[in-house]
Amino acid sequence: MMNILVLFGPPGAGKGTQAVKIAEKYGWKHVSTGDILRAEVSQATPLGLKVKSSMESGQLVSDELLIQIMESVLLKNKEIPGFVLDGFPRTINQAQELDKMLQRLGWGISRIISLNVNEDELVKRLLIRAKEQGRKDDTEEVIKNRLVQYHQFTKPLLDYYKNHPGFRDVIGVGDIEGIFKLLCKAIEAEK
Ligand code: B4P
Repeated sequence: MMNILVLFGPPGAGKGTQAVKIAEKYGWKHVSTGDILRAEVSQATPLGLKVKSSMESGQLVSDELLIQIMESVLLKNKEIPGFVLDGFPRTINQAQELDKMLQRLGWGISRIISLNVNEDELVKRLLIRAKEQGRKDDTEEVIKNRLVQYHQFTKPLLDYYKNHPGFRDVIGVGDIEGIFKLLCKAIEAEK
């Protein structure tokens, strides 16, 4: 059976941080749409040039592009035992298209884990990352915009997924190892 884990949460919740650890422990492929898009921007590919300004201003990139990217990643990695989806889906439309893609492949979502972190902590983390990594979308103004986008387009996905048998909530505040243990417990729990 193919394992498909959707790691869900606001910007800065630690999806990327935890997705790397989960992928390593279970031998699954980590798919971060943010990392994929940032690589395209830094290599100035035609796709990168298209998405640069949306990303730098904290807007979501178009559903159409993201759906194409995700489909191609899934199709190229059919032999892998599982995927950790980090940052996708981020809109209801993306979630509906993901369901269709998985259905075509004979797969389905096995777990959806929502990482819960309060807004003050999110802003604090992203401002620290701004100092450490200088990401263009980690300025105070852009962070505010990313949170607005999250509330408007991504948070409604909680209603879309909350009745799924694989849905779990995990608290994302605390030390990274402690949160990782809670996530593994949620992944391994009976449905
Ligand atoms: P992402 O790269 O997905 O950015 P993110 O939401 O900020 O990251 P994440 O939640 O993974 O936080 P992280 O672990 O790094 O997206 C960037 C942009 O790409 C979007 O704004 C959008 O433009 C575009 N995009 C991506 N996917 C898209 C889609 N599907 N549709 C449309 N557009 C899309 O953690 C943040 C920081 O906190 C790190 O510095 C980390 O070290 C720290 N941290 C983590 N856990 C911690 C803990 N427990 N305690 C303290 N600090 C912690």
